[in-house]
Amino acid sequence: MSKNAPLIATAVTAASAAAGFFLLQKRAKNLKGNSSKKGEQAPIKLYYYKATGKAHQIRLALAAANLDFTEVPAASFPPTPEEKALWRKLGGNNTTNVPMLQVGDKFYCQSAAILRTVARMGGLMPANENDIDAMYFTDKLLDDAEDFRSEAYKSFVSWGATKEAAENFEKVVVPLHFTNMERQLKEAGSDFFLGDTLTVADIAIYDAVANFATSRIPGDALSEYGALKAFVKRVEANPGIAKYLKSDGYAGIMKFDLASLGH
Ligand SMILES: N[C@@H](CCC(=O)N[C@@H](CS)C(=O)NCC(=O)O)C(=O)O
Repeated sequence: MSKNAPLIATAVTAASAAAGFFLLQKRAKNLKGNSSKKGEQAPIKLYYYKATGKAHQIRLALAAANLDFTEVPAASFPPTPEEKALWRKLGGNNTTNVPMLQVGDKFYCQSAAILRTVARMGGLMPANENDIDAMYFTDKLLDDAEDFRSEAYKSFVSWGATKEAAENFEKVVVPLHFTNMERQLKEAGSDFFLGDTLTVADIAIYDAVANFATSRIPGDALSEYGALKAFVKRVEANPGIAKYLKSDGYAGIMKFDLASLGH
């Protein structure tokens, strides 16, 4: 091997980090450049119910990235046939369309894809998108959060789940997943899962923990998970997220509460 190999490897890593950074900048600028006035953010609209659900991690990502958005809430749950027809016309899918994000005149569907899109637009991906391990860990955590949400959706007594399913979620599923999240956070050894800066992975895990578990369980469901508990506070202290959590927009949204688990 050439004795310059480590030097070349360092130079290549630095170049790809710089390229990733400029790509993000360009994307953020594109988002801002979609509107008629130069430098202004293109209007962003979120189509969903007035509820946390599958849209909430998208709201949090928009808030953390300081991207203003307005909501186009459904009038009811389930939606009216007219609303469904409108979503289908805008999103184009005969399957599901909401959560759906409109940026300028472009429509984005599928919550996980929208979340990643917002993260790329708002600089919430790991700094170097060419870092294979950082991107793997990001995707892995997004999948961990989604696995947990899928389990949580089976436990809503308000939507017909049995008492046993609710108990199983609280006593078995939550400890299983919280232990796994806690382990990975401790192994990361940093304030957030991918270093000391908030990324999309933190938002996904935070949303899963706070909106699908702790808000539904009496007492302190995080008392045995010290790292995760401190992490939740850190995410809530992010300036964009803190501002959003104090907003009227957030206050007006239905959250999953104790009754959803039959308490
Ligand atoms: N995989 C989709 C599932 C979307 C989904 O199930 N949306 C529910 C609300 S959480 C719905 O009511 N969809 C009705 C529709 O889009 O017409 C995603 O994550 O976005």
